[in-house]
Amino acid sequence: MTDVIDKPDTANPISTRKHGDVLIVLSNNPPVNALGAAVRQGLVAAIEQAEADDSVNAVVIACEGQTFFAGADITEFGKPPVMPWLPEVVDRIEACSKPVVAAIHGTALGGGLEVALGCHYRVALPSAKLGTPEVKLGLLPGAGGTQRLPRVAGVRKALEMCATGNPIGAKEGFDCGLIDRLIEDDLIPHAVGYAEEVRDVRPLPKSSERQYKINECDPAVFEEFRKENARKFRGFEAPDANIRAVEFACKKPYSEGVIEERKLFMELMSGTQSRAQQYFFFAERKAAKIENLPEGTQPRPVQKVGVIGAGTMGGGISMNFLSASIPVTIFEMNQEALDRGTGVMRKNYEATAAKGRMTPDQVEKAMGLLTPTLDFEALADCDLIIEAVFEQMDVKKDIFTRLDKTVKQGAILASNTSYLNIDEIAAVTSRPQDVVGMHFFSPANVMKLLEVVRGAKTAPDVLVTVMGLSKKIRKVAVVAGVCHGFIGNRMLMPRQVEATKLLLEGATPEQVDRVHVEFGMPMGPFQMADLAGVDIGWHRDPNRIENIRDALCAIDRWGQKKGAGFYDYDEKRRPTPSPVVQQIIEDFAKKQGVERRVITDDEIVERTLYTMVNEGAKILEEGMAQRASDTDVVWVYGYGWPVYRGGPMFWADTVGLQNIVDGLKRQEERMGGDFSFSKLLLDKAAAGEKFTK
Ligand code: 3H9
Repeated sequence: MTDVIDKPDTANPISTRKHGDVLIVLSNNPPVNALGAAVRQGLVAAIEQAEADDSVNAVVIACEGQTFFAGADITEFGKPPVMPWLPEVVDRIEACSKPVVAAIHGTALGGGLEVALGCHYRVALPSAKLGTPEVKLGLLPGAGGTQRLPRVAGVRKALEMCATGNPIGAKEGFDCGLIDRLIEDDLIPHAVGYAEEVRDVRPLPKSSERQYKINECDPAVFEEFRKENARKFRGFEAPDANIRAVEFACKKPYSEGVIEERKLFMELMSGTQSRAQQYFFFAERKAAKIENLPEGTQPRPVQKVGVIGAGTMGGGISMNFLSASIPVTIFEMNQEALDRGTGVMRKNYEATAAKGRMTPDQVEKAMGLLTPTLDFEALADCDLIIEAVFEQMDVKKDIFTRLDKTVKQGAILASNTSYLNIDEIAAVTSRPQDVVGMHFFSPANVMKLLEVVRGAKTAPDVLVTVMGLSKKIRKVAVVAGVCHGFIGNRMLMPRQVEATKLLLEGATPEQVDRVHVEFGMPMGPFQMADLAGVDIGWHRDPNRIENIRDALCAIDRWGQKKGAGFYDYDEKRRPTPSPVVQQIIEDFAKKQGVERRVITDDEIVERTLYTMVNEGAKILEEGMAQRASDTDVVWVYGYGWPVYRGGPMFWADTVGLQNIVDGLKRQEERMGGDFSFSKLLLDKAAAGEKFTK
């Protein structure tokens, strides 16, 4: 293709070149072609150029680099607006008197998809993804997307895309009418060819003017959709605003629908939830950045992974690597355990395939990369070995001693411990620089969080390797220092301690759990204990009863798996309050001389959530987390803290740190010796500062 380049201006992210009578408008705004002010201005100028040039009969809008426009530039949010606004840009494209074709590769997301919807035609590579993820930022598509998308893709599809934020593939986009043609390769030349084919078609198809998919919409679809997703959307403001905006598209003319969309967009934009969710978007990306590393630290190659232990954790950990096409050798002590573990892995994969999220071939491919073994020596040539056995220091030390003797030099030796001291484990080897913690969360093949524990001697390239690898296996990794429970479990501890004391003082498990669920957590501390197993960490002596947990375990109330724990469970695992547990709590209170009283919900918040913030502050002041936002990432991805509250530290900032301190002071006496103030929290509160930016 020989093109005439009109405007090779590198300072401007938008350049144009002509191929015959087609004007190719190219964006080059790395890393993701976000629609910042210069891009918006460039796009409008390019359309004006096409209008003014009689030799131009059609336009193709495309992007260089890894992706089509991935949306509005989020870094501009909250700053004074720079014209033109994205809605005006999209309108200008649609109003062009010459056909405009969007050529999509990578991801057309948010404002990027809205630009594509402003174009008269859309062609895409089959690998492209299309989506409106604004809801994940607590927003809605605010450049006409909620009005154009249902007109083009259909109401149900638009509802799903806008309210869940999940992207669809180009093929699905083609099937629903969002994409006009799939292009196998050489996107831009083929898009130009397509533009040449349609250059004389009039009237131009404008998304805002399409009506039939709206007209045929069943009005009941909105309520049905709300009901279907009520659980998923609980607590969030943005999904319902998205649904309402799409509803406007069906009930009002386009010109009124966009006004309603704008109103809803501005409401969301000024709310705390969208601030929290935008904060979290950047927090997640910041977590990947490691501080104090020598410049140019290169990762070690990891082509083969070893996993020790084929239990629930070992199996789940292995699946992460297999799914990323990295071969795994899994070691167990006996054949039965090995077979059981690999059997569970296969079953999990097959269940995923049954849901249509994997093909049978992919299942076989993943399992084909697995080498089960009873021979410890088989781990010798692995580049990374992750130990996932009992949480017992002696056992771990024994394994690391063996690893040190067995595996090749340069291999990374990782422990999946959730509490134990990595430095102590590393000290039994002759290569502590190669030892690191990789704390996966259960179920390890599902949960996104990975705490990477940096020991005192962990080498920088080990850290870089593990952080890089975590992205490959689709985890969000956070660096933690060596302390009991690292970031997540350490912050969990004061919550558990206070929640249990509150039971003795007069609260019920139902009340404590309700307060947490109403706050937005998926479950409260006692529901969580029942799910995980009340017996975890129990001393196994039914005659030694020192606390409520011992008492429950002694009578076989080990949680959901036994049909009884803090709650009674029916055969469908539905919980009901237990009079037996209530009696145990009251007996304990009497024995310990605790006077029972009415506990308010506010007290529960102060003693279980404010204490977590205090512990988070201690973690920060001790340097066990790199930044406050990392602790937020841990809590959102590891424990289901509602992302619309940003994480414990962001939430504390919204409450006001002085209010947190005041609340803790109110409770200080009741919390007794279990509690001490974080100096950082006190200092920041006194200075009127925040944890997060
Ligand atoms: C919107 O469009 C509103 C409109 O409807 C209405 C307006 C009126 N802006 O994720 P990565 C940065 S709302 C600014 O690691 P990947 C990101 O911070 C927007 N920056 O790459 C990171 O920076 P750094 C709707 C952005 O390959 C770097 O790019 N769109 C934006 O794993 C690389 O990002 C979205 O919500 C942005 N929009 O994934 C899409 N996006 O290197 C958001 C990314 O300094 N983006 N950055 O850490 C994504 O989902 C992913 O970035 C994407 C690439 C899938 C595109």
